[in-house]
Amino acid sequence: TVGKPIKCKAAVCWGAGEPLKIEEVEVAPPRAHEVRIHILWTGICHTDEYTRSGKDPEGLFPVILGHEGGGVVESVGEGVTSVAPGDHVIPLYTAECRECKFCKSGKTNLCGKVRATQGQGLMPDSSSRFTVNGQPVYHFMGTSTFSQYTVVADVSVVAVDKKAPLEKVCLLGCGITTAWGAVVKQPGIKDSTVAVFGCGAIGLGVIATAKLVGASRIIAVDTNPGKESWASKFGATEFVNPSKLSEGKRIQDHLVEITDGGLDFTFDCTGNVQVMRAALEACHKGWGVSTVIGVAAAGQEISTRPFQLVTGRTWRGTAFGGVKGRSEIPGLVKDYLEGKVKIDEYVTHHRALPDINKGFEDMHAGDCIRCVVDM
Ligand code: NAD
Ligand code: AHE
Ligand code: ZN
Repeated sequence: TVGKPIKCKAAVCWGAGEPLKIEEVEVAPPRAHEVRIHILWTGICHTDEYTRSGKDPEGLFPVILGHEGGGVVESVGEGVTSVAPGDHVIPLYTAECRECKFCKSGKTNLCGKVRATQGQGLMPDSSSRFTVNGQPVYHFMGTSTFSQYTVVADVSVVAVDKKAPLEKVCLLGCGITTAWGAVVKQPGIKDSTVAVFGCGAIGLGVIATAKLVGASRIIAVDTNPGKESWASKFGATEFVNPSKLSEGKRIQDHLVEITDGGLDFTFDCTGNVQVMRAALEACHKGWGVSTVIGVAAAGQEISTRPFQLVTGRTWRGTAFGGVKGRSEIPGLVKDYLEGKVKIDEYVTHHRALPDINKGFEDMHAGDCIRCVVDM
């Protein structure tokens, strides 16, 4: 049986820098190895704003953004065995096919199966399932959760326990999982010192997870003084505001001073390349490891004196926290249900789909950790 197209509402971004527009979109039925999902909730991540703004070198328009969603499987295409209609699911922007060179390596979560077409805003057969008045609209990150119905590859979706509220666990689609993985997959954080640059959802998640694994000292760094109480609520032991240091004092020099030579581990959760440099240079000589999580705009590059690396600091990065979504998200959902992983605490704002642009404004206001959109 061949499925029928569905007409529904979606937030479409027609061009770089433009606000999203609510449109009636037609969503084609899922083809072989594809899944059509009724999206009920979605978070707004800073990366959606990054692509909307035109800073993403991979950005394509018109597009349906969104990659932090939760929904229910409406129908599946031929050959889909991993999920079925009625399943509660989270779309995955980092697929997990378990067959490609990357998946089989055991060294990375960066599955190669659908990444090329995903970056072209298309499904694996190089076409789009979205049209507005007959005009094709691009997919985004293989997820496009700002649509009431979306189509994803079967390797890009995971079923989760129906006991978990989708309104909350949708946030495992990006921010919280990224932060969790960035810490738990980095050996040695127990009993070590950590500095976290940027206290948005990602930074707070890194702080919470560093506390969970037993870091001895967790220094939160943010230029927004309002983030101090947030950082402490999530487990930071100290807070430093770089803009309040005495004139000319660099944040990395201050941190090296107050930690007897630097941190064991630092994390950039800002996307600012100057901050990435500071995070690397705040690491302890001989062993400090700095992880880049933030996403920088097109044309931006990182730099430091190579001597920083020669003398034993390591610069690394992570996408989706190194997490394999299909294998690991069900466990994170269980941890949430058992109270081991926070999610509710990140949700500061709610919006309905027609007000989704206000959700983007919330993000800029500085007092928003995560806005969840009721689709
Ligand atoms: P956010 O905007 O909510 O948080 C960023 C925080 O950094 C804010 O609190 C801000 O005040 C602070 N900040 C800004 N400039 C600073 C500076 N110079 N020094 C210290 N703090 C500063 O964003 P978010 O949603 O938490 O995302 C953080 C970054 O992580 C973004 O770049 C996002 O695109 C990226 N991200 C990456 C991945 C990944 O897989 N690698 C996943 C999710 C998000
Ligand atoms: N398209 C951008 C890079 C964007 C980027 O780094 N995305 C992260 C996820 S951010 C989620 O909020 C990621 O997972 N990247 C790995 C990948 O395969 O995209 C650019 O600079 O081209
Ligand atoms: Zn994200």
